[in-house]
Order: sequence, then C-alpha cells, then structure tokens
Amino acid sequence: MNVKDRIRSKLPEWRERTARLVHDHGSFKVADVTVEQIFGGIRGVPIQVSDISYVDPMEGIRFRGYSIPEVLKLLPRPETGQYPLVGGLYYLLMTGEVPTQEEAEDIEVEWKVRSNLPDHVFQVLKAMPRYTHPMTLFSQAILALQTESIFARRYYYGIHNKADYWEAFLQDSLNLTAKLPVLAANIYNLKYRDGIYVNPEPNRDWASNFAHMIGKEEPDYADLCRLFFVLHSDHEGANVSAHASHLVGSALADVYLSCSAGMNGLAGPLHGLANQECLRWLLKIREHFGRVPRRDELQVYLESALGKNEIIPGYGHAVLRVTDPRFTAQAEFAQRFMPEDEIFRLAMLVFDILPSLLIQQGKVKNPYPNVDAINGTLQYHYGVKEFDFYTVLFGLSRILGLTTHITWSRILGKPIERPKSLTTKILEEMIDRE
Ligand code: AMX
Repeated sequence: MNVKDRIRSKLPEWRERTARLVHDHGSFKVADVTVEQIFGGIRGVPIQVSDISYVDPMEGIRFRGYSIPEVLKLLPRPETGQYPLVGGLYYLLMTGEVPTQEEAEDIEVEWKVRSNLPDHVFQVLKAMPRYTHPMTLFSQAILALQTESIFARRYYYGIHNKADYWEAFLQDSLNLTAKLPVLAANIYNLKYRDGIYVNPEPNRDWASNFAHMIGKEEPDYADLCRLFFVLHSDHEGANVSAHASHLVGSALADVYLSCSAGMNGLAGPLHGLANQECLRWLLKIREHFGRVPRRDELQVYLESALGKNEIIPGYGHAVLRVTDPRFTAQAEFAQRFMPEDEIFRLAMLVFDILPSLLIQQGKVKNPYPNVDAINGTLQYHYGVKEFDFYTVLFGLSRILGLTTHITWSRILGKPIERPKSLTTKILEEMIDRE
C-alpha cells in the first residue's frame, strides 16, 4: 500500500484516540512545573505527545516502538547494500508500520520523481559569500524552496477544511525530503569542490545518490550514509529542532518554513554542532601524543582533563543513562569496515577508560558516550573532512523526522501553540502567596 493510503487507513483510529483522551481525561494532571524547571530550559516538562519516536533513558531511541537494532534488522535493504533503504525508514516513521521491500522502494521512486531543484535555489546559494556556513546555506535553500509549497498555494486558494490539510503537508514533505540529497550535495560541492554539479543517478537509492554526488564512490560509504541517515532521523518531539519546527508549523506555516526554522536550531553549538567538537578533540589527543596513545598514557591524560573540570565532548546526555545505541551501531559499522583506523581505535580506547573515570568523579548523570562521540570519526575516515558540513548531514537526516511530526500534527489537528510567560514580579508574588 502506498504511504498516503496507509496513513489514511490509520487516521480514524489515531484521531479517535486523541479526541477520547481530551474529552474523557482533559483535566488529568500530567506534571507540576517548578521554578527551577522554568529557569532551567523547561527540562523534563512534558509538553508534547508524538508517536514518531521516543527516547527511553535506559534503552535509547525507539522509532515507532522499534529499537535501533530492530530497525536495522527489519527494514528492507537495497540489492547492492548491507544497510537499510532510507525510503523504508521514512515509510516506518510516517505510517508506524515496517514496510515490505516494495513499499520501501516505492518511497525511493517517489523521491526520484520529485528530486528536481528549481533554478532559483541554485541562484540563492551562489549569491552568498564563499565563507557562508553550510548550515546557513542549507536553511536558506529550504526557505527558497518554499515557493513550491503545495499547502501554501492550496490554502491561499481556499482549502479550509482542516481535516484535509495533512494531504498537502504529506505532498510537501515528500517533495522536500526528495530534494535534500541534491540540495546538500550541491552545498558540499559549492563549498569544497569548486561548485561542480553532479547529476543524481536513476539507479541509486536516496542515500547512495548523496554519496555519489559528493564524489564518494566507495560502496562502504554509501552504506555508512544509509546507516547515518537512519540513525539521525528523529529523537522525540521536544528537542530544539523538533520543537522549533513544530512551533512554527502550529501557526500553519508550511513544511518548508517549519523545517528551515528547525535547521536554524540545529545549527546551534549546543545542539547539532557537537559532533564536530568530538572529532576535533580526538584529533587533538592524537596530535598531542604524535600517535594513538597507549592505555596508561590516555588514562593519565583523561584524569588530568577531568581534574581541570574540562567537559569531555561526546560523553553525557540530558535524557539517556546508557551508551547511546546510535554510538553502538556506528561502532559496530567501524569494527566491520575500518577496524584499523587510528581515530576509531582512539575513540574506542576513550570509551574503554572514560566512563569509569566519570563515575569516580561523581558529577555527570550519564558517564557513557552519546552518538556524537563517534559520528565524525566515520565521516573523517571516508574523506569527509570538512567539519562544518557535519551538521548538514545531521539536518538532511533529521528532516525525515521533522516532516513526519509536522504531517501528523496536521492529521491530528493540533492547534497553534501558545504557552504562557510570566514576569519575575508575578512569579515572586505567586511564591509569597503560598
Ligand atoms: N565531561 C565532563 N563533565 C561533564 C560531562 C562531560 N562530558 N557532561 C556533564 N558533565 C558535568 C557537568 O558539567 C555538570 O557539572 P557541574 O555540576 O559542575 O555543573 C555535571 O556533570 C552534571 O551534568 P549532567 O546533568 O550530567 O549533564 P546535563 O544534562 O546538564 O548536560 C550534556 C548534558 C550532553 C550537555 C553534557 O553531558 C555535555 O556537555 N556533554 C559534552 C558535550 C556533548 O557531548 N554534547 C552532545 C550531546 C548529544 C546531543 O544532543 N547531540
């Protein structure tokens, strides 16, 4: 069944469940909010219900209820590769069902048909100064594509039945995601390959076409792209990029406007930029020793860093309390395809030593690695050495999740978001009255 029909078949059940919750349990109290939480980034306050993915502190991310190992095992693969077709992952995110081979390939075909970029997007990219950050270009290009929004056009000409909005959002989502590999590859080529243009090839899947267009032809790199794009596609609905795009979308802004907003959040150093810091840190250690250090040497180095209260990039997490399964999946990939790589060996040596040192130090809530502790290592091995670009890779994948959240928000008729802000005086008076 194609993705639109599958969603349509599921829609009545989901709408009824949501309506029943609001109707029968509308006054049920989910949480209290403390002053500390208000001043602390609304940390841990449930503000969103989304069934696309959920981060369990002890297990890591589950996409539509499936863990990372399950997703990697169950999703259909291309004939030429060993990791899943990203089209299959998108089908799973959008519908909640593991696709058949045919259903996964259908999405890949939909993407090929819709992958053409209008000329004005190239013009926008070319008009920017050479030193523009690739994430700025990425967000700008998505915004430039807003001219193509089917929802914006239909809304202007008068679809006003809310129950029908989702169909235009799904079309916009398929169109935008279809264009992302061409878009990202063009930014890479513009920045780092003298602006050459490489056509996508009709016989390649979404991920391997990206690899091809940036000039990385090793079959293993195409598999790394498939793995990376699956792993980074979503991380619940309340992180900065997901929440930013949801918020913008709640004003009925279309998929392009919403995803560009999400990418602006992802471009922040506390969100998507962390992966380049981790690789930089590993390279610094190798430079310090002039080679991969021995275990005892690294132990002393790490003890000294922690003694100076340095933050070790790639370790810790706001929600997770175990090793990030996305770290594990990429470590397994590296063990299989690049076990002798020096930076990978160093990353694994850090993994061997650091968690127990962090536990001894007793401050950090999660002493284990997050996905960023390894992301850059693998890209670096395959020659993607332009650190600035790593967040675009992350964004290319994350838009799969963002567009799914936005489409389902319209399916469920979620209203405009409008929480409340207080003044310090009002808060002080509330406390005094207690
Ligand atoms: N190395 C050393 N100390 C650390 C640490 C690390 N990697 N992570 C946390 N700590 C320290 C904190 O500085 C804090 O110390 P303090 O009490 O003296 O201020 C203490 O441990 C408690 O912090 P926490 O509650 O465990 O972490 P948090 O939820 O506030 O922050 C995170 C989580 C990820 C921002 C933090 O662990 C960190 O900065 N890690 C390194 C950067 C990183 O890997 N970022 C990527 C995160 C993944 C992602 O979202 N992309």
